[in-house]
Amino acid sequence: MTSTRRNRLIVVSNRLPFALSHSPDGSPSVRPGSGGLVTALLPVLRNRGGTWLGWPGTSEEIPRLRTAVARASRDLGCTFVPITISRSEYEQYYLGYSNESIWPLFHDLPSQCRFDPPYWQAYGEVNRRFAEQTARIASPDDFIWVHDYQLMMVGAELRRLGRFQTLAFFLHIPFPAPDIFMKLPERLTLLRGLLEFDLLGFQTQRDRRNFIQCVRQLIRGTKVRAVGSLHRVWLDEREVHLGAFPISIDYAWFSRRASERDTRREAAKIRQNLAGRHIILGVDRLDTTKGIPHRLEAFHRFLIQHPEIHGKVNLIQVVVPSRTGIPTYDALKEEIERLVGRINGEFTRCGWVPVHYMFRGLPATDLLAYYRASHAALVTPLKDGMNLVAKEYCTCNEKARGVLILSQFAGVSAELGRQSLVVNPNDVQQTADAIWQAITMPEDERHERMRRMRRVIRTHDIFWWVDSFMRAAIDRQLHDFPVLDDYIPELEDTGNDAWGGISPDQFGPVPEMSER
Ligand code: GDG
Repeated sequence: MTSTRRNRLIVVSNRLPFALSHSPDGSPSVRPGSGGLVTALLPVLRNRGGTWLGWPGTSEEIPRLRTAVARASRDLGCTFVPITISRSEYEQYYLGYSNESIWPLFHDLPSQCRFDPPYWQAYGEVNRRFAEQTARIASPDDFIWVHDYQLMMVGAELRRLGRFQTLAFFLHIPFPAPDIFMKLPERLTLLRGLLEFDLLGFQTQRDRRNFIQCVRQLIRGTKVRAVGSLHRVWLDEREVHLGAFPISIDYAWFSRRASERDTRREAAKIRQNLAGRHIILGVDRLDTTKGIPHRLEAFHRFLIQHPEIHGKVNLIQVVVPSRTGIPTYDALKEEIERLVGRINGEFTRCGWVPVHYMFRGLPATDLLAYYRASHAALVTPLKDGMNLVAKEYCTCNEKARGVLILSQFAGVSAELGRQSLVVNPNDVQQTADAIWQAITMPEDERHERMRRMRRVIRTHDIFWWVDSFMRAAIDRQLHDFPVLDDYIPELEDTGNDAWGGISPDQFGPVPEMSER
């Protein structure tokens, strides 16, 4: 093993941090798919021998796929390894097991689950392929960090292949309580699979507690003890560490971008167009877990109960398209649009339309301008691993006068719950009351609450998150991965095909689209 290959970080996630597709001339083109995770991990990977394995975002055979990925590797200074997924695997492993079985179950929506044996089989096969590709490139000193619910069996598959190095896993979505988890036909295999990792990271203490309870109920003879900030589980001579690591955002980037001239100009335009109104913002991916209909019901009730506020308040609801073509999601979209139509039909009058509804993803500047311009944000999912929109809203609220209305079932409420207005999203009246409380809250109180929330996010940003996870996993931090002066990413093909290329600057902390 050469010295340049020692102690690398190997990230394994369902998606590579960019998507490949055909440009009109047939050559592969790259769209950077960003997000805080990429922003935080790229510095650890870049020029330090790091490697990222994942699906490039298309199941089509792209001519010269490997060349395009090799170029992205060279431009970004780390090795990307594409893992191909066939159309039918995409349907069974991704749309099926990951998104029709695990996603709704882990979000406490068991009635929306479909458990289908071929789904589980495809999930196992794709996880095995991810593990085989990882084993092919990993050396024994490398630290392997697997992400999220699509890849929970990768640790078990790596052990089966004889890999005994440190393996860590982070779950971005919630982990359900035992009575929900027990509904999963493959519960024991999955739980045992997860326990093959050395460190399991969860978003909150609640998720970790749920996991421990499931282990206690399903696997007899397990010993669990809290040691410092981690819990240790002993089973079959193995010791597994469990921790809560609330994910965060690049605070410095968001606060800087929110105060740049173009964002301020856009925010001023929004305020001007809605002069004299309270602006309340909702930003969500189209998903049944986000509680958008409940929120619209609450806004409807609020308008009924407060006629004095008519003409002086607007709800701006952005819904980012996701999983289009899936019947549950199409039905959700119809329900949202029916509710928006009902509210606007009932209350609109000359010069005032209460709900401004957008069904599309916004460019980053517009999103930040809405964060900056809004007097309150409604972040009311029925269940959410963390919810980064809440953290982004507070960070962009430079003047610290906004109010955050937050679901008690969002992971972020563990950190920001004390300073926000916490609601049970199923309690329509409570949410309606919180809207009233937000718009009537004295300025001093709003300022104090927001200042405190911003401080929490500033001191616990995405870099803090990566550091604390890596300290727990391998007792190392971000800057412990030295830059390798002579590092050259492993290029599989350096042909001269023309393509757009990609630069590190294209990776902003705001995801272009948040497909899950
Ligand atoms: C999973 C877990 C956990 C949204 N609208 C636009 C846009 N966005 C960006 C936001 C934010 C991201 O999408 C959404 O992040 P969330 O955290 O809310 O949600 P998920 O995608 O479901 O993520 C979640 C997360 O993993 C991280 O661990 O917090 O609980 O479900 O960053 O900025 N970006 C742009 N335009 C939009 O209109 N550009």
